[in-house]
Amino acid sequence: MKIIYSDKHVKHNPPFEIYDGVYEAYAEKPERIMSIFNFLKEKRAKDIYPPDNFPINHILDIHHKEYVSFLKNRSAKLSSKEILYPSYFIRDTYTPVTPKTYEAATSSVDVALTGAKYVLKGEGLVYSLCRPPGHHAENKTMGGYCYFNNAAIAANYLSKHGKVAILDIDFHHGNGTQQIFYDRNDVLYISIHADPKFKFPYSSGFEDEKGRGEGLGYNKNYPLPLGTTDEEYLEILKKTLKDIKDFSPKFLIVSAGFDTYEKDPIGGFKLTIPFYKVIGRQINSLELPTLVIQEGGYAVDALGEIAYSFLQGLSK
Ligand code: OKP
Ligand code: ZN
Repeated sequence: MKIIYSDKHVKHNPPFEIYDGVYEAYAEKPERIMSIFNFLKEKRAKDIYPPDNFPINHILDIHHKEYVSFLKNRSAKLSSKEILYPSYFIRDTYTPVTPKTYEAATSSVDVALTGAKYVLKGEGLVYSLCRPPGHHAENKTMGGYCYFNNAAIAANYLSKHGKVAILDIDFHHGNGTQQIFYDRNDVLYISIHADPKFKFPYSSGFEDEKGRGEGLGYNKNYPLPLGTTDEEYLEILKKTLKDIKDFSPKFLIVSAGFDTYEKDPIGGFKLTIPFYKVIGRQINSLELPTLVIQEGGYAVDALGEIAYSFLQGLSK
């Protein structure tokens, strides 16, 4: 197993997000990934690798050209302390552009693509420590702390070599990944998340969103009530594994958010730390080459332990 990490994410560090007009501390902070990285450095230092630099065309395969240049040029134009809460190419007030946002977002994509590269080379399990996260980024929209859709870009890259299933276990629905693959039948998107009637992103993640055209049947949402426990979650997880088996993909990507944890400050499920090992073991039973992409998870002090528990279950 390999772990991919770059410290470039640190420079993307917005001071606040705006919720109902109120300025709050930014939950998607560098300490999240530092917590995981420091924990894994203790346990598995020899498995940690830096990312390669991939050409921009991988991002352009997924994101609209004008969207990518907007992010690049606006990041570059900002003075060192300036922050932009954009008025277009954006779905909410959680996703500001800072001087280093473009650099951090492209580096996060490199971390994901490097993981995909190792999977292609025959590595059975790779964990890409992406930050900023990606699953809310649509082809031309940033949102929910996400700028480029790391998992979608990696999935598209792998899809040139065989069918890809994406299992999204972040607490929030991955509206971006869903939108990007909604018309495709070579990439299956399955998500288990909080019912969007109550939680972000509100506008998608419902059960009746099943894909369109050729993609019909290749998008599956499992919205769950707030307060979902380990046991209840396991039952649904097993259903998603059956969906994945029926699809018989060549590769599996897991959009791994740890905001399903019982003490997550913005989540609302009740999953316990040892249960992430169970999730890992279940996913491992698929026996597929697996790329884990980091998404959310905001209980900073617990993230290292959660990630390690998950990896223990996933390790062959
Ligand atoms: C990103 B990912 C808290 C509101 C938070 C934004 C949620 C973004 C989640 N004041 N709303 O899926 O973990
Ligand atoms: Zn989330």
